[in-house]
Amino acid sequence: MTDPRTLATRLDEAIRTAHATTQLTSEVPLSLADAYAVQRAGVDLRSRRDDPPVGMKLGFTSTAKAAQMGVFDVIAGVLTAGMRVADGGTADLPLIHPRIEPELAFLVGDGVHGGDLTTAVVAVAPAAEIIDSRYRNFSFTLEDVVADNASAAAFAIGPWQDFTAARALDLGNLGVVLEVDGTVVQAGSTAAILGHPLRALEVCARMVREHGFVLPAGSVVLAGAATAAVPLTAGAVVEASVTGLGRVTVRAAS
Ligand code: OOG
Ligand code: MG
Repeated sequence: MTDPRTLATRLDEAIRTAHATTQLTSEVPLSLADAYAVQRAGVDLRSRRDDPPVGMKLGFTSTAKAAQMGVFDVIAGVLTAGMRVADGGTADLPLIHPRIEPELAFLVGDGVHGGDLTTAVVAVAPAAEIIDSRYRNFSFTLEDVVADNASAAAFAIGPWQDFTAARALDLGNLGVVLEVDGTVVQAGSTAAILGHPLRALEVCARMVREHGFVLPAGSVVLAGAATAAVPLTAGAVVEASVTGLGRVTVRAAS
């Protein structure tokens, strides 16, 4: 295949210039393993400019998202330090064609050995993810979106809740609401995430084994959107809330 670094550099250029590029697979064949190699090369580029990994994200863990994008396999990407926006903070624009979606975040403590990640999780929080495909028309194949780091662009996390206490809430069926400028634009349930969001942790453990993801203590895991994503327009104030867990707010720069 083409050197993964060459393809990663093209996607990185799209990020830095906020200009969409054509799908890689329209020009070169990519296996899923090749696509994860391109993703890793892209994460390396970010690390080399002081933007190191801080966790991982899953994509297409809900049928709402899979149906919206026409991709029906769960994928993973890497979250980096520069993607984090403080709760109540402002997300840097311009992005190419950003969208926002409500998520659940887990905080990993010590002791992940590729096995049962659930035992290593110490906290859970409502989260909002901003995705921004580097491909024209936000359209891609499974391999393209994996190479493009699962469209990861930015994320914000609400107040962390102790994981043991939060489990008393039944994380498997909590209401999830996304509001833009005070209007509800999406509503769903944490059940949309693989039937139960704790299954996302099982998928992460598999991604660690199969694709070399790492989750040192302190890592954040985004379990995947509970609803479809909505366009993020300049100046919007977005709130994602999860019943019993609280809310997180992000503003889009105007
Ligand atoms: C890919 C990322 C999907 C999710 O939560 O399902 C994702 C995309 O939709 O562009 O982050
Ligand atoms: Mg997401």
